[in-house]
Amino acid sequence: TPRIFSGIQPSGGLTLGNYLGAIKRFVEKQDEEFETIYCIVDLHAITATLFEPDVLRRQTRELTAGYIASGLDPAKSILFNQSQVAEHTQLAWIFNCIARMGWMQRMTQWKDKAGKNTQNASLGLLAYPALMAADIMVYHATHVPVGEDQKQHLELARDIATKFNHDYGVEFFPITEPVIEGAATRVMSLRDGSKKMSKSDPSDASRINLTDDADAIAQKIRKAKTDPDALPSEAEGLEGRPEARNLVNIYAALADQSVEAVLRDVGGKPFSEFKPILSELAVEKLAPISTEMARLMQQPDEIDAILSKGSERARTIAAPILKQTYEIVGMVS
Ligand code: AQP
Repeated sequence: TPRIFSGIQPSGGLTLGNYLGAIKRFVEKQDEEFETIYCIVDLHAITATLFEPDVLRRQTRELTAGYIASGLDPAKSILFNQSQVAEHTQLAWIFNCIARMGWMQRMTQWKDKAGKNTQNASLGLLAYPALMAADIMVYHATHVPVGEDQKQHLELARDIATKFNHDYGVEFFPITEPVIEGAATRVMSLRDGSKKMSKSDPSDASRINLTDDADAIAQKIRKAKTDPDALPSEAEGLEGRPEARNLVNIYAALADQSVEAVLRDVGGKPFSEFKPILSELAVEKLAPISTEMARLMQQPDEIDAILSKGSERARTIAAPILKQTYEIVGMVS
């Protein structure tokens, strides 16, 4: 069976971007013909900033609660945190020796996050995509659902796998397919249609958090930046209108409709009429998730038990693949 792997960093609270671009689609995939493995990539989370240990622990549990509250079933999917399965970092070391410095330095996320003073960025931030390649390859995953922003990292993962196979003359690691689909592969900031919605944006008004209550969601949508024109009735009319496009994409993704179908209904309406309709849909879809997350967060021991059970299951797949990798490379065991 085809095998899916994907992960999210516990680097802050979940946003609507993470939900629509990632989690919602992870949940859909678990009911298709895939074996599904979903990870809380805590080792990735410390590459850009270190957290207070209690904060990182809370964020990890909250992300786990977010996955489950969104419909991820730990009985159907393997759900675990990266640091409990040491094979990820063991394979990442091999990949650090396969990947070239030039490849890493070309990554736009590295350039964005390291900023001008690269001398001061962590070595982990530069190596991030090699660990991500290991996350995928240690399961021989064939498909990786992600948002648009991760496309470049996935291409690098393919390059690393290809170079490994070539250098050792084997056909060992699969050439993984990115799965980037749906209306909301890139949800933009509510304050600036040219920036992606991000958990680390300093402005809370730029994003909808999965923990926001109905009032906060409605207020953020009411204040979202727009242009003065009414909505078009066809998708071409969204050209050059990034904020309008973003709100329509969000509506389409939440409603499981195409952008064309949404515009057939709301085309011609001014934002003053569309925003309340969007708020109502967002609250209807997101409020049950935030309520369930809050309930699950009352039971941290259960969350931890789910993660350790998931980690054991993950290890049964990862350990033999790492062992074979070591044999290919020539490590004596
Ligand atoms: N705005 C977005 N629209 C669509 N998909 C998104 N994803 C993130 N933001 C959007 C997808 O969510 C998954 C997990 O992302 P991540 O937590 O590993 O890191 P990120 O992409 O760096 O997300 P953030 O929210 O922007 O975190 P920070 O601020 O810490 O960098 C991925 O599949 C991603 O594509």
